[in-house]
Amino acid sequence: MKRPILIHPDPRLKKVCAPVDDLSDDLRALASDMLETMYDAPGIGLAAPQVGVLSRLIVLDCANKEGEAPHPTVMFNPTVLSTSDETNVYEEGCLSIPEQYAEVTRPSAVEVAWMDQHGNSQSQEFDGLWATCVQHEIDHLNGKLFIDYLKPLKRQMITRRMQKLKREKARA
Ligand code: K1U
Ligand code: ZN
Repeated sequence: MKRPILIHPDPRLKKVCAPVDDLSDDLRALASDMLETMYDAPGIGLAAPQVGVLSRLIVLDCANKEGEAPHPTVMFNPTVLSTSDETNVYEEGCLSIPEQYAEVTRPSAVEVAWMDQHGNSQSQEFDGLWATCVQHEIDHLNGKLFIDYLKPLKRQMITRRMQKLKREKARA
């Protein structure tokens, strides 16, 4: 089932999310709904607070090269174990901040540990778009948006655009 995506500004997008203790059927269903919502958007990642659930759950699939098989990935309680000194600049977007893009500098590689949808512990090093995306999604779990990396004036400009978009949507 597709779920509506919250649009910035929304207080739920600024909250630190709670760890997941036990994997329930409800949480597995939420992960499945989030993947459906992400693919439909379309996007390459989605965090639970973006659908209004303040739990530490993200989904991602950055296998977007032509001919590459899909690689849906579900992470409960993702934790960054280490980051590279080398950084990378990527023009990021966000499904909660539609049609706004800006360059963000992040470590170019990260090692992440998480629990998968079967309850198994996993860890892996990510680079390229996967590294950018997993850091963007973990930021969501800590109430941080990519615009928080921008200069205040640019951030305000984007926030005002989103307020206008929300007013227009409410009137329609
Ligand atoms: O968290 C989100 O809002 C999803 C976001 C993830 C992301 C994008 C770019 C850099 C870091 C993280 C998106 O998926 S925005 C949409 C997008 O980037 C995209 C959509 C279709 C094809 C390819 C990319
Ligand atoms: Zn986002």
